Amino acid sequence: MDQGQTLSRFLESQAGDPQRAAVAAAVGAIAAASVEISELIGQGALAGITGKAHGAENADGDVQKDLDVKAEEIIVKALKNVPWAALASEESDKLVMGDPQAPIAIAYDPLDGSSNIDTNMTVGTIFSIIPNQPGVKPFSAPGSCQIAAGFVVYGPQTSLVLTLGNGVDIYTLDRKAKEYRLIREGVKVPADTAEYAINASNHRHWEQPVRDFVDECLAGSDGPRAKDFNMRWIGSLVAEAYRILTRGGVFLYPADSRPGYGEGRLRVLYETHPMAFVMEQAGGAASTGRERVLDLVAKSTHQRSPLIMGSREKVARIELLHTDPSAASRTAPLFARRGLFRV
Ligand code: AFP
Repeated sequence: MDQGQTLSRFLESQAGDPQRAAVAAAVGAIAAASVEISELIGQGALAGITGKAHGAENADGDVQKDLDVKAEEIIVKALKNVPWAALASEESDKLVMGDPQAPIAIAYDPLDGSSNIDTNMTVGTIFSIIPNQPGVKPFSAPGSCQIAAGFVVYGPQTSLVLTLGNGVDIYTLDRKAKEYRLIREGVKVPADTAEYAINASNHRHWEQPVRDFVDECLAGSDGPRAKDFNMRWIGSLVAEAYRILTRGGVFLYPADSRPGYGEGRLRVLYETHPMAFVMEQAGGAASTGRERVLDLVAKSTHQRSPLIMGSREKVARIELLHTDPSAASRTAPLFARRGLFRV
């Protein structure tokens, strides 16, 4: 594909069989909806978007913000003419059933990071597209069955990250033309950078392997990793994922001991599955700490899972700490702070 190629032209080239045509139509519809959502976010209070609570709660108990509801309406309207068998949305308690003979089903988070709206921070839309088999319950397959996934980042630029299973491409919205244009093709997660993202205020609630990983990073060049690390936490999954696609690193939203966080905070169908598909397609990795996220099967529409994603080497280190606690530097006195040896 040539730089600057439009997303709509790329999607036209992907039509092929009925399932690929349905995928192209769904991605095109979500992209069109995101242009309208981006406009609303850019206008903020001038368009009546305040990030204030809408009063209701979604299925997972999150207070719905005004833009959550508006984004949901825009996306549902945009998908009207797309042949889907079922929709799973963060903003809808139950699955919305469509044409059981349709070739695809779609899971999406219309507005991820909505607690950032009133602070003018980056938010996003996340989507996952799976094949539909008439007679088989939608969304009952592992994440590895996805045929497309991606997310829109409403940041300084509005950019759309997309994988159809053959690598990851990034498009940026040309606001004048209201078209997405290709800016990066075949994106690869940089193999090893010294950056990690986690909400450190939950340290006392984490399992030991997560504490071990973060403590190794905090020990920096004085510790067993023998190098200094940098930390980020934006509170917006799409922004963290976009940064990792740009400069590597690792993001962790692990399970923790708080009530309701036994499987972390992020939802499988429309957050951890699509993010895992994108990361693996970009040469990165995505794990719960104990298993590959793409091997997970969601037991319910809003089931959660831990998410540890990013540079393959970092995810592997965290998985090792989960499977072999003796790998932790704290268990090896010689590698303790001011130890005699360093790795
Ligand atoms: P909201 O959509 O409620 O703002 O949640 C955003 C999110 O699901 C994800 O985008 C962030 O990475 C994560 O929550 C932040 O969670 P904490 O507020 O617990 O740090």
